[in-house]
Amino acid sequence: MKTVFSEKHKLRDAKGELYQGEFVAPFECPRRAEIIIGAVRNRGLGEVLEPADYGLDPVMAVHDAGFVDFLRTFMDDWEAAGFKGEALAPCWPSRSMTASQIPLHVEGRLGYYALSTDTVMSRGTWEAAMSSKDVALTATDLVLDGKENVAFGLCRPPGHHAATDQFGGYCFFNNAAISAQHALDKGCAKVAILDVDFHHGNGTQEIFYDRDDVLFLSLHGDPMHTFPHFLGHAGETGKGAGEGFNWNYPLPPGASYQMWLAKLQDALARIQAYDPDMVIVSLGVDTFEHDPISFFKLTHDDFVDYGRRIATLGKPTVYVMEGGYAVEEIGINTTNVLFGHES
Ligand code: SP5
Ligand code: ZN
Repeated sequence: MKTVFSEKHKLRDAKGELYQGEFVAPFECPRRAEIIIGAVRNRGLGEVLEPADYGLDPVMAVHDAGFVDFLRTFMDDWEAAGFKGEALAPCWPSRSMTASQIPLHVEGRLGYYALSTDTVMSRGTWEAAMSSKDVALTATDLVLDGKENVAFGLCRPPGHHAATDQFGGYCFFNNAAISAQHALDKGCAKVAILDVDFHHGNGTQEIFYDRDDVLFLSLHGDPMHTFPHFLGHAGETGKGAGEGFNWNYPLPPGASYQMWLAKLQDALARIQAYDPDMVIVSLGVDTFEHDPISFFKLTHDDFVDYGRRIATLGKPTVYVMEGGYAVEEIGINTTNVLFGHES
């Protein structure tokens, strides 16, 4: 299996993350991708390719133009205002307020476009996010052009929490959604996105919620107990034309692989029935038993097992990297899925 990877991921290197009342070193750090690419190379998964440059058109196909402009210009605006360091919103359009207008003030704009406080804005973030979507798109084209049946986009920063016009959960551009739309724009009629990251893919759900040309399925920690807290319940099944094309599988704290696998089997049966032209897997390995911010109990071998099961769909498949924070073991867990797929 070919891997697409860019060293530009390193440009996303925030100093801090607000975590349980303290500023800590971010869980979503450059070392994650270094460990994964190291495992890809050491274990001989296959060739590693640089991404092509797709520009902004495929981003604009799923994200709001004002949001994209905000991400591009924010650090300049922040520094022009005389502010220093990294940026976190001090105020949000939360439930008792309505964002009827986009503020002019730089901190107001930040609050408008942010969805969580775990993700600071920093210099280099824009460039890294641009390269991350190029990684996903290049992997998608390897499969779309019929050269490969499966490919791995080693994206960083991740994408599945990024919504039409909001960033957060360590995500800026929704790489999986951008890839799915790209596949549709290149002639696919139907795409399925299977999200196996520990967290609910709230951004991907939001982007495609009223559509029937993208089937979205997510297995995740129950939002009653974990981030993103406000989306990902089982009753969210889509709206309008999208009714019946969104499936959430929330699981409780401590969930075992056996419980997780029962949901995966349901999801795979739904994908099979949908008969998509392509499957995009939002691959987060924060389901691992020793992940520092998550609560599932998957072991190294479980990752091999579910990669094998995803492959039984027999569909052209693109894996795009999402989360996983047990950094020293992220390489083995990620490549286990990919080797499982090929076995
Ligand atoms: C891509 C991805 O995996 N993003 C995840 C973002 C999660 N950020 C919220 C962190 C809050 C964690 N609180 C954990 C409590 C564990 N004791
Ligand atoms: Zn996650």
